[in-house]
Amino acid sequence: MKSIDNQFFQTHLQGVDVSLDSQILDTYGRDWTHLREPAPSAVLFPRDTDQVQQIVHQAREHGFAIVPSGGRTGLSGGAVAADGEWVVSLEKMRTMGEVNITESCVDVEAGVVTATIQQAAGHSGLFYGVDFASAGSSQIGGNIATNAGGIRVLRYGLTRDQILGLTAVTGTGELLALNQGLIKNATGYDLRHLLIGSEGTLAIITGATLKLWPKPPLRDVLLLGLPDHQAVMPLFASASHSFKLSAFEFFSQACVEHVCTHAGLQPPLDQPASYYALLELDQVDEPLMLDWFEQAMDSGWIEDGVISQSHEQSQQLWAYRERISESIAPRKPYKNDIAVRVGSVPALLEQLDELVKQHYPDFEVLWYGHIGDGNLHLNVLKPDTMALDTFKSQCEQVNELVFAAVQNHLGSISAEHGVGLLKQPWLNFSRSAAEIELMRCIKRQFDPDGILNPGKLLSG
Ligand code: S2G
Ligand code: ZN
Repeated sequence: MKSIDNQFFQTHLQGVDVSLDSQILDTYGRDWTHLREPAPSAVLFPRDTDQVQQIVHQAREHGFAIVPSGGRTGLSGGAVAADGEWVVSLEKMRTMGEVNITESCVDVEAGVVTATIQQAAGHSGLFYGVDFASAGSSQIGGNIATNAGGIRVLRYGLTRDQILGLTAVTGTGELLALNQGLIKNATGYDLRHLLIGSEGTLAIITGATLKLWPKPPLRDVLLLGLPDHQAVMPLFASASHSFKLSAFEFFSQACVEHVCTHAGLQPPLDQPASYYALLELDQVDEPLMLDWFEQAMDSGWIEDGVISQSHEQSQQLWAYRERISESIAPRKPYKNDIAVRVGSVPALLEQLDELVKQHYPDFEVLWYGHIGDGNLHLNVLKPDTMALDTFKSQCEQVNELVFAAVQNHLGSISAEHGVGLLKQPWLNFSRSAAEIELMRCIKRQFDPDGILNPGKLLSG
């Protein structure tokens, strides 16, 4: 690894905040995975796009790789810096414009925290459509780079669907200002959508114009106990035709037990259920809701359930779903984040349930996810007595089978967490050789020296 010192930065990047402090290097060189020991050579904190361009020029000239860094809440190793790279943190680029009521949009720099955008939209009587458990620490630049999904994709789409304009600096230091906030723009390839979800491998995202939505109506939250996972799809079909859903989440009893233990909560229903569905929907008249509830019970899709009576209770019900991830984090779960078309979910669930029982007999396996989007999170918890490396390699051996099942359904081996380092060896289960070659050609155009997040998404 090339050494570098403060003198270098004072000479070549005057005015740019840089840290070589070992604690800072360690903190900014990792994300929420435990994949590699962080080992960047420096952490740089540009304050504007011009400084980002200078950094790219200097990295190119002196042969350093760059790892763009947002909130570092990623789950696929996309923000890990373990080979002497320069981490370029956008956290000091966090200006946000006035909310534009006329156009229902807002201009933000990449370092603005997601929750700050949600609050600003709310104060203006509007709504930012993407939400997930890490919104309090994730940054919009990282959300865009990974096309973050979250809990209301069903109603508002992915981060991709919120981007009206995008500014970014390519691997040659070129500043791109894409789409400029336009709703309509039929002038050729939409490069904005190439950069969204490119995991920092094509350009460093520096800012965006975000679409905002009308303030949502009052909503009900239902937490329903299911007898088995076979009930989940007929329940979803009935609910999506009876209500205006904004979320349809799914999780197993094991998830509820971990959340109740971790957060000190009482179980949500009088009796435990094998699985749960959490629905969020635009409020309907009580008779209609009770009628649907009764019909769902008579159909055998649900055994029991609770309907929120207040906003506070809605939040309490959401906690059983939103706090799963934090509750199991200490068990260093091996995460699979897969997606198939919604209609294929039952068959995939069936296949994977069998596969898991056969190949993970001694591991605790948790199912949860966004059924409405066809997205399942299969989390395998590390046994306390097993070394992390041993556990990871045992799980990876089963990956081929899991991803083959996903491939059979023409699904995705990474629904929303990205490929990063973690999923890279299995990219071919979801992308053809021709697609991967085209992605490499695009990478060569945007980053000819291969300095942007090398080793992520596409192998070296
Ligand atoms: C979720 C969050 C990260 C994880 O809870 O929907 O995307 O897999 C996840 O724990
Ligand atoms: Zn998720």
